[in-house]
Amino acid sequence: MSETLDAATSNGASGDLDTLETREWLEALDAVLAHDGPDRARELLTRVVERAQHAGTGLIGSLNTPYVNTIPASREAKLPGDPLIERRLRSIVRWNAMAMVVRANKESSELGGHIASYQSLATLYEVGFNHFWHAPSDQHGGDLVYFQGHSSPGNYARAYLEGRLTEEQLDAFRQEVSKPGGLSSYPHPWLMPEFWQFPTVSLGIGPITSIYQARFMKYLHARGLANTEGRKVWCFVGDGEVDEPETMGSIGMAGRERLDNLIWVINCNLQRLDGPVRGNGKIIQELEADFRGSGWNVIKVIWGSRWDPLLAADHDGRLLRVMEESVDGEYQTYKSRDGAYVRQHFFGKDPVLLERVAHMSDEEIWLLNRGGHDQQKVYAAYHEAVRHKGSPTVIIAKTIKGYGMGPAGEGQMITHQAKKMTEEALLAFRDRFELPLSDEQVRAAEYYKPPEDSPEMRYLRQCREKLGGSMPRRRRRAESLPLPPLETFKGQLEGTGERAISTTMAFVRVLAALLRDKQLGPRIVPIVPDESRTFGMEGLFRQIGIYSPLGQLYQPQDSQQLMFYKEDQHGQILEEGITEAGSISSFIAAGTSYSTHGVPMIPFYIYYSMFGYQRVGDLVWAAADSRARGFLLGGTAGRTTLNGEGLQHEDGHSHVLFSVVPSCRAYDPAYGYEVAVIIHEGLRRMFVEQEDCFYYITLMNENYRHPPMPDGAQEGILRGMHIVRDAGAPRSRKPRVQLFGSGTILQEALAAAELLERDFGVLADVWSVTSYTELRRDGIEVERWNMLHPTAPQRTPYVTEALAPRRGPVVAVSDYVRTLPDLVRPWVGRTYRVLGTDGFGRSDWRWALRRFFEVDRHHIALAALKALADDGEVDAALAAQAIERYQIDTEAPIPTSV
Ligand SMILES: Cc1ncc(C[n+]2csc(CCOP(=O)(O)OP(=O)(O)O)c2C)c(N)n1
Ligand SMILES: [Mg+2]
Repeated sequence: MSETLDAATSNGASGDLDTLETREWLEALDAVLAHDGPDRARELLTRVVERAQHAGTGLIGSLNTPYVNTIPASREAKLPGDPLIERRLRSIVRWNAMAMVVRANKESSELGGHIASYQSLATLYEVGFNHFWHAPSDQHGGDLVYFQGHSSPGNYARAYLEGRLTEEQLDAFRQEVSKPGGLSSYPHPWLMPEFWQFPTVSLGIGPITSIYQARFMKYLHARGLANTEGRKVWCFVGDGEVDEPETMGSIGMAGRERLDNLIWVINCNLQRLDGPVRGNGKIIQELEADFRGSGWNVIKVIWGSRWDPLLAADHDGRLLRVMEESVDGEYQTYKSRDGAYVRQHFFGKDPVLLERVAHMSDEEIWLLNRGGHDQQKVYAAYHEAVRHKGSPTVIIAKTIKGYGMGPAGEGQMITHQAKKMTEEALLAFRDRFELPLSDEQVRAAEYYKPPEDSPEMRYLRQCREKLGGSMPRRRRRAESLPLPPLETFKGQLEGTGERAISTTMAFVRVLAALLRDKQLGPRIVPIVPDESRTFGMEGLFRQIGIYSPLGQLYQPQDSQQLMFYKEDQHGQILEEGITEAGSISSFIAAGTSYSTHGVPMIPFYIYYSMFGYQRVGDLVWAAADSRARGFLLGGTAGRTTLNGEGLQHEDGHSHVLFSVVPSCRAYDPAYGYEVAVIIHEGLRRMFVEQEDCFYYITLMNENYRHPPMPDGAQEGILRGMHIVRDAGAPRSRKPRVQLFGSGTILQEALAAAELLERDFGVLADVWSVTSYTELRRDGIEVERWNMLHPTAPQRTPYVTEALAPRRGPVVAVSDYVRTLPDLVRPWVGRTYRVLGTDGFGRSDWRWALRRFFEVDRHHIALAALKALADDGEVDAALAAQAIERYQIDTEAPIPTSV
């Protein structure tokens, strides 16, 4: 029997009733291991544990394995190629990445930048670049790598060696505006559109979007739209970043969907910005259990090769015990000191261990390396990860933050933000990584690139040539899709006659028409977070199926019905369950498919508008940053229209939130024909013209009749406003007002127009304002152009132009906060009164809510009369009459305060 087992036996001796029996069991296991190997041992133990648990022992075992590498040294795939050249290359990339930041900060510390994170990642990246990551080529569709945002200097430094970037560009790091070709601080597809694919720097965004990317690739494959087999999604995650709910929130889905095309590498440098990630615990062990519990293949890469002999000699498990007992806070401190400190404080925890390392010098102890800095260990892990089938893989690698920075940062609390290196630290860095630079070159932090025909450069080129060329690389365009004629949506253009429907229903019909289109139909990706029935879309379940890699392993309860719940391996709907963050990640994957896969796809993600931007705003920005194209549909929108749901459901501000996203076109349509025209135009702009924008359209659940599209309305609908009620009588001298309404509240504006005419003899033209945000965009552009061309004939903003032929003050009424109609105030050019739903939502009848928020027909009429009175067009007494006639409570508290 081995010493290890002795130690284990005595470990458990505290409560061991029968040590002899224990010993026999362990010996039996020893024998199995020796004769039949570890697989057989695992099988036997699994059966034994099952039997015991069945008999009522309760939980046995844990999701953790010991604090050592998952792949034993004996089973490691060996790094092919030339390890020494790889080390030299990596050292050069390290140097240049560091030099970029140091040089920028010599100029001014205003520019910032990070050194320490990439220094901890370098080996993890370089092994990938040299051996694993395919660029898209004729042989391979290309791997997708989500690089850590704030380690971008590492990517730039490599691109420099590969000849993709010049020294001037490196010197223009973080000077994207003032220096042409300047390098963006973080990955950004707008700023470097042919380089960066994934905007990752907001922590948590990379991880969650990588999961849904991997899933989307399986979906594309299953639907026969692209061959994504053999392509991998790699995502680099910081150990501090795992605290973001977005990072860990969807790992269960990845396990459940068996995303074996997904590989995460968690860089456990044990530190985040302020301090240790888990000073009092062990992040690696914590993550191991989390991921294993979620069905991932876990590969821990903790110790480097220099530990192998010590671990091989650890028959009594004493080294392992100290490794297990030491917490991350200690591991960080060890690496900020020296070999003598490690000897005393780590090995010194056990006198026997001290003895065991007595023959080693302090220097040798210092050189005991961590797994994430050992190219051999990293290679072995990657090798296994890319071959693993049936589940996603996470590689949990232990590293040192600020590796190589010495006293300037290595393992130090302050390392994250260190942007400067003293001369001494620079010289030490050069010596440690054996860079052929003179002291003078070091002091100037000069870049270093070996001659093109040097063995290093040839090796670098060869490795990348084998893998299809340089990466990351971003595709800007894909084929354009054929646009169906507007008449495809004939039903919406013709109106509903006497039938009352909602704009949601109008949208579902538009979607159904698109799905029927032979060419566009297959490109449509309906995405829903468990709200299909809310939006009347359950008909699609049966018609196009819900994607599931498993198909349907059960007979659905409603299988007798026409529209049963159908899961299907080739299904088209992405039914995400209750995860808005996951759903918008799918939207991003589908909306960028034109770029990442060269296959344009058209996502329609429909959700409760209240649970959109305000729930996942940063992912909305990630969609914009990614140059995603597609449609976001904010369903059940409007604070008083979704009347029964109250406080947390009623959206009165999503349009304001979306107004700040540069690539978003937002619309608040009132009629089916508007929905059809907007979607048709969106398809044209995004999928024919290939404009990198996306559409946000709010939809309502209130039923009313939809008229046919008036002649010539199209341009106004798209630019943001068109007239829907013309009071006529252009020469009449009666007082006249212009009413703006949108969405369902347009109906109140129309009713107010009738009241004004009937009760007060006031003429009212009514406009459907489909987009205040588009009108504002136009106003800003025109104003800017006029400012820059002061002597040229001046242009007119669309709002001003549209209103010009019509008299009277304007009253705008919205189911959103007043800020929304206020967006166009500068260009209305006359008295402008705005009514909106500022305040907290609540439940009641729609009419009651509209009265409460003062956006009902009576308040609109009152606002119009008051505006006319202020303009001197009517007597103020008329407004007072309206208050009386419509029984308006003048002392009601303002809705924002109740
Ligand atoms: C959502 C978000 N919050 C905060 C930050 C600021 N920030 C950038 S890096 C960082 C620390 C990251 O630590 P870790 O994930 O461990 O990465 P490391 O640099 O150690 O590799 C912080 C707080 C951010 N980029 N995104
Ligand atoms: Mg970290």
